[in-house]
Amino acid sequence: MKIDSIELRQISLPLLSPFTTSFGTETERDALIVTIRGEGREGCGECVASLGPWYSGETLETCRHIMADFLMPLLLEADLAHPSDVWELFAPIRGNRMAKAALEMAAWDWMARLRDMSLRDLLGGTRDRVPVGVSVGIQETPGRLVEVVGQYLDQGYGRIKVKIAPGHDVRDVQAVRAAYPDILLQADANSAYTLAAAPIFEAMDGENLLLIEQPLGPDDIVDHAALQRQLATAICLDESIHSPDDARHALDLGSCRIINIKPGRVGGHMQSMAIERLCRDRGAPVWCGGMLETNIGRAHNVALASLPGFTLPGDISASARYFEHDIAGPDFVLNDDSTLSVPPGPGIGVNPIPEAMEAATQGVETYRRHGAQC
Ligand code: NPQ
Ligand code: MG
Repeated sequence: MKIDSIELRQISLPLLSPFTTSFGTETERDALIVTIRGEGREGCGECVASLGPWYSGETLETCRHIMADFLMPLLLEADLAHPSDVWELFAPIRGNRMAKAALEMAAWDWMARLRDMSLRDLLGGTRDRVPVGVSVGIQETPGRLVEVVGQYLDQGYGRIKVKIAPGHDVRDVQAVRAAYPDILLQADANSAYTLAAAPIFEAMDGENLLLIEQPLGPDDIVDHAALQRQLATAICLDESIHSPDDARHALDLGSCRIINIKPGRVGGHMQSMAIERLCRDRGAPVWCGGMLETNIGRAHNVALASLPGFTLPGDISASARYFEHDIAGPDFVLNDDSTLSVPPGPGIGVNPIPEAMEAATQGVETYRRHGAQC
């Protein structure tokens, strides 16, 4: 199967409410939407990098560069039999997993549509609904945090994740736990601490958290192992896990007991499935993270989260959590059992809304295969 063209579209969408993490406050989401066209069909992916290198070293501009100058020439030359070939095709290029993921995932959507299948079925997903929660940004005060959490619980979310950072940690977690003694609750530090902060995590150890996510450095698995030995609560790694090897090393070292898989971070669906398989074989739960994606990235996450190893609720909230006018539809709506339904396809099961896409567009570039018509 041959690709005729690949479109890169930079978009910007205002968030319904600002989102504060240990690395800053986001008021809008900038992203690159990738569209692959060929054989009479098109498929979409979404690059989860942001304008600055805060969550990861990759940015939208490094991703655009790596895609346009290194990855697309390989993809536009290839005659693909199956989307599982794309990861191997990209092997000569090191790192840059967010750039690779955006293209690889667009290829999965495109090839699922060519076969008139849902992405879920092509990936081998086993569920029709995936359990989800909501990730709540840092608020001004613990009291305000309890209010915001209460609003999400009223909407039907069965699992809450609170963002933490120095000055917004033990008191915040204690306040939420005191107000809601029985909810599934977890905390995400986005690498805001060092091992010297171990007493802070020991102070949270009695709050019955599902997990503590990425407390220490983004590329650290040694100090995380030391911290995990001091805690009863499971550590979950996000930023530190780029690959199946990273996952194996972290589980071998005891750096974590749970892994957050974001296909956009680890290089796409093939790498995500390899991590899911490894963790399933070892009895380590995984869950699907989120990067404030549009409905395109969200649909990819939902399809992936239908695989059997994804036993914990994902950071994949309903569309209404994020934007007023998404660039693709239909919207994802929360079911009353705190799940999202996996679209029946074809492909990811959501499609661009041309007017909304146009309104959000900051710039478009199209790259064509030599010899392709038009
Ligand atoms: C996490 N996501 O699990 C991330 C952090 C995050 C939903 O908590 C722009 C760029 C926006 C990077 C939003 C959630 C982002 C971002 C959130 C990263 O760590
Ligand atoms: Mg995280």
